[in-house]
Amino acid sequence: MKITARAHTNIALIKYWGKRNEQLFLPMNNSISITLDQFYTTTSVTFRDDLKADSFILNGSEMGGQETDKISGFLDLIREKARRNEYAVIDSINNVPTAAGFASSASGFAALAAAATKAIGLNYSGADLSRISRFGSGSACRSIYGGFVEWNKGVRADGTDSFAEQIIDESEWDLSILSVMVESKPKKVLSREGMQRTVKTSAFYSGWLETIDADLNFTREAIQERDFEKLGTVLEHNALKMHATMLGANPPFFYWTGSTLDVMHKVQELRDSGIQAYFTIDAGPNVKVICQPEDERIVKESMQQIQSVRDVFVCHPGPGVSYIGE
Ligand code: 2P0
Repeated sequence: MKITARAHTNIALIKYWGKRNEQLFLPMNNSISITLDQFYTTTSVTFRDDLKADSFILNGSEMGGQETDKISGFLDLIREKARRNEYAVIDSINNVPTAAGFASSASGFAALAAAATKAIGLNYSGADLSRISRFGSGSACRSIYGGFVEWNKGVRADGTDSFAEQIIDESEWDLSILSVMVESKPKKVLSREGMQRTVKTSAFYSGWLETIDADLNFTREAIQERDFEKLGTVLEHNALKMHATMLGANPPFFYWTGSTLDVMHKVQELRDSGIQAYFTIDAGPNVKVICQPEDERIVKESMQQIQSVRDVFVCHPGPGVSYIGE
């Protein structure tokens, strides 16, 4: 049976940066994210007993060995859980423009997990789905839910208590998330490798871990109180601390360009002029600016005025995973 699922990408307010177990995708700390309405992946999966290997089609093109191996490795886990051995056709459409600076791995693996588990006959939802999505990409486990989401790192060695939960849904607090694209080249340090190097070598990683619980508490409170200034202050601080851990790694690395700094300065200028806007940055040079919907237009225009900014995409909190055609 062919099953189609859709999942949206997410942006972390409190970052996942470092694993305590690489094989099980267990993070060092909890993270909190917003699922985004505009960017998503739609994936169909059909298991068939006449196939000799998995076939992965992305945006209409058959993918080669490297891409397919990653998907097959993830499907092996699902085949093992279902005690089945058929191969699958995976047909995926990414509505996450690479140009928007979002990794498609979160929405991609969340959609794949939802479609594949159902297609193989596993009755997974909620925590089960979040837990298995983690094995594709850690941040995928947050994309199972809409709105504001927390990934609990868990304490068990086997990872059974490491999955995401919703804090509030997408209808409960509207915010504007602007993805500000700057000129850039492909990144030299992939996030998986970057977080590994940071955990192993950074002089500042202990500081990151020592202050994370305070950031998480502050963020949960800000969300419950719908206190935007409180949320913005902590999310910007948390992003800067994550980037500081990279500067303290050996060898050190960083993702910012001059244009990244231009955007950061502009956000601070906006705040000085009384407009509440805050930035966060992931493992790349692009900046996400978060503001309240009433300030969206002026913040967007300010970003477009920066010479090195190529494009600005606007998102709002979006839904969790869903099945299409049911
Ligand atoms: C996050 N990032 O919380 C952080 C902030 C990047 C910076 O999650 O190795 O692609 O597949 O678990 O999920 C990117 O890491 O890494 C990420 P893996 P993933 O959004």
